[in-house]
Amino acid sequence: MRTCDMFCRVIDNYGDAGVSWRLAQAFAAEYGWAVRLIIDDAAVLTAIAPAASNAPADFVPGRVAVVRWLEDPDRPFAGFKGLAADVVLELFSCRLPDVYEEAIARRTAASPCAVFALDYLTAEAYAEEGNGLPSPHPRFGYDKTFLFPGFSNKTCGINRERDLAQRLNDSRKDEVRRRLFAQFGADPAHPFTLYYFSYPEMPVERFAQMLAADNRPLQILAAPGKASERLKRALAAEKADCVAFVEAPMVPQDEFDDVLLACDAALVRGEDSVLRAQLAGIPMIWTLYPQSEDTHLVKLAAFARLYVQAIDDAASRSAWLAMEDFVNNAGACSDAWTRWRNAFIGLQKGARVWRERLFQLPALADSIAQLAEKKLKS
Ligand code: TRH
Repeated sequence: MRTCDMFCRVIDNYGDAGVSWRLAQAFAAEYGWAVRLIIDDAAVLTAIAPAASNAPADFVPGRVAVVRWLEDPDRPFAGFKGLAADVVLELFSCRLPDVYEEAIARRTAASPCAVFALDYLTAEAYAEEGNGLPSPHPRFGYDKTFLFPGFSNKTCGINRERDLAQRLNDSRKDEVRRRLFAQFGADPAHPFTLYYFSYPEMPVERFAQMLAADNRPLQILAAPGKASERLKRALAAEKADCVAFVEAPMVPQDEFDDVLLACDAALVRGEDSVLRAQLAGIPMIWTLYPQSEDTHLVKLAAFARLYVQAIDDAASRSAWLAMEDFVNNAGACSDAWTRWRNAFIGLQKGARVWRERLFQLPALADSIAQLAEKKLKS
């Protein structure tokens, strides 16, 4: 049985905790590892994973312990006994505590330890170039290996569980929709439901104008948050009669996939929710986490180059690109929504082709576990 320590600092929002929790669960459930997720803001984690509040506080085989990262240089977390786990993951450049690095150095003097630094998911070229590269620790000399999730076999792939294809099977759609929509007060018979989980930085008011200008019925299922509150207000101001606005609650992460499966399309954000919408096989609009110097637009362009290859008609491709330009770059296309919706059949076909491709990619937990075994046996 392997032990694994994963270190995570919550920079913003839910994504850091969400990606870490998902991966930790996969190590525990699929590999039987005893995992400790050492996290500085457990409240963010429990907002999307209520089960984390009943997690063990130390290693248990096949389970994820949740441990608060303390700002104490000698005692980075309760239960730290000066020993490094078999597998250590530094998530999203969070930087391991000094005393933990010393523990790795002591361990590696006697037996191997697999130390990884995991980055964000991206389609940019650096993911292929940097994946698997070692970096010797400047003081202790042990190797830390960089891991880049991404959209090719040269990266370590995507966060997806072994049973996911089964859970996201389209045959479950109707049953899931009936159950969840009844719970949320949404209409299960509505012809078109868009799940909405975005950032307030997107041009929300202009988006509301576009929705109001298109007279096809639309049901919005809105996740909690500032962007949804603004969209609700803006739609009311537009008197958008053909738009029904339903507020969805925050759901546990293991139910989030079903929410996406139940919807016809999704406008989602960040890293994890957008990937889950793709895995659910529904057309998606991606709002990226806004970054200084517009680096998120570079990230979008790299992804768009791949994603549009799955969409085979030119009108649908250009409708998707115009919508992405609008939501991420306040692009000027004032009929972006109407064009996107006109292209829906083509986008739907593309979403299914893309989903097939995603299921051919390596699963992140498998890539890391295999590499870890190699390192631990070397
Ligand atoms: O919350 P985010 O905006 O997180 C972001 C991104 O990860 C971004 O890449 C990162 O740089 C930044 O944080 C610091 O979006 P994301 O990635 O989609 O994460 C949301 C998580 O919340 C995801 O795991 C799904 C989960 N979730 C639920 O479990 N239930 C819900 O009801 C909702 C709305 C989300």
